[in-house]
Amino acid sequence: KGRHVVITGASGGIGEQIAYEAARQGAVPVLLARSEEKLKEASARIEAQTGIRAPYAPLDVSDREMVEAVFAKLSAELGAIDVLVNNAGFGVFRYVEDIDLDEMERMFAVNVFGLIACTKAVYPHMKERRSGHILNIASQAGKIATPKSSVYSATKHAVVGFTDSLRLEAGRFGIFVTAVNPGPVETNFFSAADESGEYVRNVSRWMLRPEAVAKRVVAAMMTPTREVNMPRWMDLGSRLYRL
Ligand code: NJP
Repeated sequence: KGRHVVITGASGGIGEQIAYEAARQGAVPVLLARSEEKLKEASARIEAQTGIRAPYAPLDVSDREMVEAVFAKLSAELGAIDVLVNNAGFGVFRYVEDIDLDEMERMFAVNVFGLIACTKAVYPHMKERRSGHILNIASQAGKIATPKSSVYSATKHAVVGFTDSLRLEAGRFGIFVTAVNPGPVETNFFSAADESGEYVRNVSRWMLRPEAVAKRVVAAMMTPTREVNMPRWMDLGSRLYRL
């Protein structure tokens, strides 16, 4: 109760639902994402539904200077960041021969390097206080292979690797580290990820609701767990697309 839970990518989708669910449990969610307009709307929705004021600030996690500045300001204003949820991320699903290398770099810049930069921005403070919890939204794509998701999947395998290694280091300082691995979730994610709509058609019946993911994430904040796994399909492999 009253804990400061900072969430990246909280202007919509899974991140907004995590913020809402955290507020419902009495925490103070702090919303970060690029679009100030969407953040303002999400914050107003949370406040109207829960009565809890949800501060927000614009942040592009791939902008290192901005990450440092925003987290320094938040630490000064809030006193302590108790929980960080590294949720900002996106995917573009393509066959390898169609991968655009700039798009590939952008996916790593946001999903991996942005997540590491945000982690480094809170870690020294958590270490000093000898408490804290970092939850990284990875994916089932960080555990199994599906076609057309090679780069996205590589970013999420990187997140899982970083998270597992960080957990071993952070335990010495009383900091919990959790990897969250959902299957496909019904959000705007697929408007960028799945141009053809084929993936969504194939997995629509296994799709999770972002509310369900958020509930599991917030439960993991209250009873720290190493991993939250929400697989919704057996390894469909190439059956996801007509290969
Ligand atoms: O996606 P979406 P999800 N800096 O598009 C923000 C993972 N995941 O909620 O910046 C800061 O609805 C963006 O806001 P804005 C997935 O990989 C998903 O599904 O204003 N923020 C928005 O708030 C990702 O890591 C599925 O445009 C940035 C949010 O991120 C996480 O879940 C399955 C940003 C994206 O909301 C949330 O995705 C799975 C940046 N550079 C894992 N770029 C799934 N949906 O199926 C974007 O296993 N954002």
